[in-house]
Amino acid sequence: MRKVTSLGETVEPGTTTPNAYRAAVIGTGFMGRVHSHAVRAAGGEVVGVAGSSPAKAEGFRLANGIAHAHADALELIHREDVDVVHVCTPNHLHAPLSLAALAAGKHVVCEKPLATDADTARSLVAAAREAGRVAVVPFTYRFHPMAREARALVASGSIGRVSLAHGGYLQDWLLYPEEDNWRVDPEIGGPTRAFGDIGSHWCDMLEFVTGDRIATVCAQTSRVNDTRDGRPVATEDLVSFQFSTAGGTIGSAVISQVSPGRKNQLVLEVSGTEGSLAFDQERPETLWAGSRGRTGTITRDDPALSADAARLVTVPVGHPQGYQDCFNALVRDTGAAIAGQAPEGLPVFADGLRAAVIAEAVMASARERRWVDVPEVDA
Ligand code: 4PW
Repeated sequence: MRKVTSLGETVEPGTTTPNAYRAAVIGTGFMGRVHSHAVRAAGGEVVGVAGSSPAKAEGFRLANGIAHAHADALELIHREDVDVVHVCTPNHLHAPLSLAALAAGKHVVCEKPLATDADTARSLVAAAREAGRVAVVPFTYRFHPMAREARALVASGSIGRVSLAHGGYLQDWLLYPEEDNWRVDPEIGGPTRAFGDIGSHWCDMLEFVTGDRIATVCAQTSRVNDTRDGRPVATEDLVSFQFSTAGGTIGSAVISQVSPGRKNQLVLEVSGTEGSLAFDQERPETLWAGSRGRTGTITRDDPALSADAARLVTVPVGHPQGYQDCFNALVRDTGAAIAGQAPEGLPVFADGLRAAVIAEAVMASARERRWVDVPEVDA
């Protein structure tokens, strides 16, 4: 029998969290906060924090009630009471810190992009395999129940053979030339900015939901602001690309960090021979579903949700579930993987490598003005 509360919560979740999840968080920005909350929500403990300066680490420690602040990230990584290292730093530090954590025998949750080039990402996959540690990259939008529902519906064949996929990921936080960020600098953020930062999420969602692989791309990039804060800019604001998949789907997507009014709109629509599905990250509790005979929405509280979608419903029926909840679920599943379980859909370093390989193909296509094949990830 399924035990429920008056609010309809399932009392026994499908995935359990192990008792010990003792985390180090490196990085004191927005993502460091999200990861810290998620560790606690999953029943773990943030043992210590390190940042780009001792003052930032101490400020974060105080604001978030963490026991230890470290001036040196390596010192934090090597603490005996740390099981998992969460790397939430600017991109150029993802690889060296993840490698140091794996070498120290720790599990790793490393923010995306896993590395700023595919070869380095490949070496991280190998290092995680050799270390035998759980190594996760937070493609967090996979943890929306309705993204799982879309995936389950595609896998069940209920929309038929997928033939078309399209959408985009639009933001506006870098709209104006006086707006700057470390992500804009290729030395720190890597050679691709808009695509690496958010286009990678869209491609991950496409491949995750359809179970298919992007095989070839034709892309163009553009820049709205050639200078930021008075300095020349080398990374792209906009990407538009077409693709075809190994399974024969064709499609296109637009990626932007300069679309006025769009805050974080990740939209993915897939059409099959029998039906279509559309997911919008800004309205994550419904999934649009259409066929010739009817159109409508599936809601998160639908009692007929697939098992994998239902296990990710973590707030009471009728109450909104959002971005932080996704992160909490991702860390809960990371803990389950550390405990030896195999939670469905956990994004691992191989998925980070996949994102890096796609990003390189997209950038090569834009640079060389031609279709470029996306090599399979050998991981
Ligand atoms: O991973 C992405 C980030 O780098 C996020 O999900 C949203 O866009 C929020 O910040 C950026």
